[in-house]
Amino acid sequence: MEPTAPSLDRQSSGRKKIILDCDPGHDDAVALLLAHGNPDIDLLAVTTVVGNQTLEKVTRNALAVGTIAGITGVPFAAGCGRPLVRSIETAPDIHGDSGMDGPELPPSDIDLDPRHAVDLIIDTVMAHEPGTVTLVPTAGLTNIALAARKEPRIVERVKEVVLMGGGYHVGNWSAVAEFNIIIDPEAAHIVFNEKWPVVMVGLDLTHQALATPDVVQKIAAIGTRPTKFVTELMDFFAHTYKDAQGFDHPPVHDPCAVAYVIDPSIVTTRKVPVDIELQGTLTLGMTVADFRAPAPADCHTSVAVDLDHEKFWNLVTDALERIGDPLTGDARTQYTADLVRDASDSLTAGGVK
Ligand SMILES: [Ca+2]
Repeated sequence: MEPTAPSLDRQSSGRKKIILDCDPGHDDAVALLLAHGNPDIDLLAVTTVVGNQTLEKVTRNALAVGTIAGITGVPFAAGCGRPLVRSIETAPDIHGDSGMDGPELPPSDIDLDPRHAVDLIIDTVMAHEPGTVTLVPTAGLTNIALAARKEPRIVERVKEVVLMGGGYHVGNWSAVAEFNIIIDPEAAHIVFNEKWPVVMVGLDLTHQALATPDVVQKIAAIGTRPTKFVTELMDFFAHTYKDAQGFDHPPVHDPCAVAYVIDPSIVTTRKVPVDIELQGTLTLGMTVADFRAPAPADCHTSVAVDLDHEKFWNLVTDALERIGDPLTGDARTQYTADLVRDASDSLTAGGVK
């Protein structure tokens, strides 16, 4: 890395403490890399939940991303393997059979925390000063709902819940419902109705976070193992989003929630009441936002409206530059050898579209 390149400087005080609850997932992977690489984020824990794929697969994927990025000292814990009430619904059409198809996944030498994710979330929130920990769920809300039920004191203690999910004018898993909400609407109902501040970073916002060719080229040009991994993820994601949902470029949802925590000026929000539809025959899992003004004085929910596309992607590329080229250690040796052998071929022969 050049001497002038940004680095992973962990000295600064006042970093924003987050717990990332995820289901990697192509965009979850980018969210995790952004959280790890940004110097203003203090990543306290990574927890997983069934969603894009089974709990076993998304947990394996989270550990793989942690391995590639060289994450150490951050506990990873597996959580709920099924929604509160509903049957398991996964998204292989978008994320493939592994949940993170595209790149070769390395074996991981990160040991899972023995605690259930719900307990790790509770322990972490209770161990920090009130009002200092932000929950960033980028998956179904099963773990977060159960944590609020098991230890209600976390609701007052959490600074805010900044979640990727929902949408106030569009759905993606039904006409009006988004995947993370509809796969466990009862859990979403709990999370939106607890009185902690909730920022809904929904499809209205994340459909502005498109991985356009210039964005992917910029990431590829960094030329590290983690960026090769990201470009391979984006290549797969672009194809499935084109085939399954007709997008010219894939929306990279989950890092938008992390970006909002890093720099709220990147995302315009509006305070409106939001509730979750549990009864509708056509509208199950809809995030019903009430835009009648003025919002009630006790309104604790807001929705993300507009994204600064350039600032957002600059944050992501900056984080990737800071991560640099880790992936060291014995468990990573074979993967590293494969990557080095394949790197230039893949990048120049259509790995980046
Ligand atoms: Ca996700």
